Amino acid sequence: MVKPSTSDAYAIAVPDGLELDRTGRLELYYFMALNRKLEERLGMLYRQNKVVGGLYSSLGQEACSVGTAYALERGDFLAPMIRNLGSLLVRGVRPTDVMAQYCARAIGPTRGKDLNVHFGWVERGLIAPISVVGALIPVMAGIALEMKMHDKKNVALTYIGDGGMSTTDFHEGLNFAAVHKLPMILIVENNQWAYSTHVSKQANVRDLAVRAEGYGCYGEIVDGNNVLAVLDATRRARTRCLRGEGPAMLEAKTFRRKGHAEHDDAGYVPREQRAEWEKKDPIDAYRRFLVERRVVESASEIDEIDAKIVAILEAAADEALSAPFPDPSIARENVYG
Ligand SMILES: Cc1ncc(C[n+]2csc(CCOP(=O)(O)OP(=O)(O)O)c2C)c(N)n1
Ligand SMILES: [Mg+2]
Repeated sequence: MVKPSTSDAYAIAVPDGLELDRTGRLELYYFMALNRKLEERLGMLYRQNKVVGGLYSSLGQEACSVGTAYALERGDFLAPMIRNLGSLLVRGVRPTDVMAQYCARAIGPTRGKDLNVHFGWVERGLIAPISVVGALIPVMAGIALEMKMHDKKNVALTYIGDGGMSTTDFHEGLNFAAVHKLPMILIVENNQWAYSTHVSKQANVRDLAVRAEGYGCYGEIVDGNNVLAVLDATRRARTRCLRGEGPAMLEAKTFRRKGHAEHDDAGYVPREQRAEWEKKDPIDAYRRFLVERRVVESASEIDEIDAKIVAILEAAADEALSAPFPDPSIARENVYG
């Protein structure tokens, strides 16, 4: 196979005025690579029947989770969706926590009672996802309302897919936030597929960001595969929110490179489309950026980060898998209703 020369390859643009020191630049790489390798490791556990339930991949969308979560500050709240594992890692969730949760072990955040990314962690500013797509938006609008009422200098951020935008909760939540000028950031992850439905069958507009205008809120399109652009756009959205300008909706253009979940081979996705987006891989592009802009002296420095991640993940898998399943006696603890 002929590898594309550096000049032909998809190159990420550096936003004007982006302030980010070397540590920050390397941390963005670390979290994206950790996100990807953790999902790869979970894929192996899935094939060994160690994962309980489904496995949802964010392959090719790591820049979106990492860039948005990295833009937040202490006191901000974030609610992930199923493909935002990277956001959890940025907020300090450990790979051991994630593996224990996916494998339903008693040391996981929900002590083996729930699965995958379905957990909240208030101390880390994390609100648990809700399976009903769109339902998190009114919840986060409520959190943003509390922030506004108490004059906090914080924002509430959540995500919605191209498919999830068709829900009534999307409308109600964003409209409420816009009318009350709430400090909410809504990241539309337009990965072009909602299960087997292409976005063109979901919306009769080319850019989903144009819908922001109909709600009277700020909208912007961002290259979802460029972690620097995602970080910059989210930081600017945050600043707008803190100035009292109301919610911001960012459409991150990206692509779902695997099926809806591990069981789905996505045979309905045209091959050329997948191949085209493989060339825009956010991690490969960012690696090239780090080398070409001399953030690192050589690619071997990045290889060292990768090796460190592999070691972290092996230790995490050992720890998670040596933990027991929950004792049935805890089934009714922390259950309300
Ligand atoms: C209200 C609602 N309808 C349907 C579903 C079933 N469902 C779960 S994820 C999904 C596709 C979501 O697509 P999208 O919003 O584009 O997010 P993506 O999976 O691409 O990240 C569907 C139909 C659901 N969970 N909630
Ligand atoms: Mg989608």
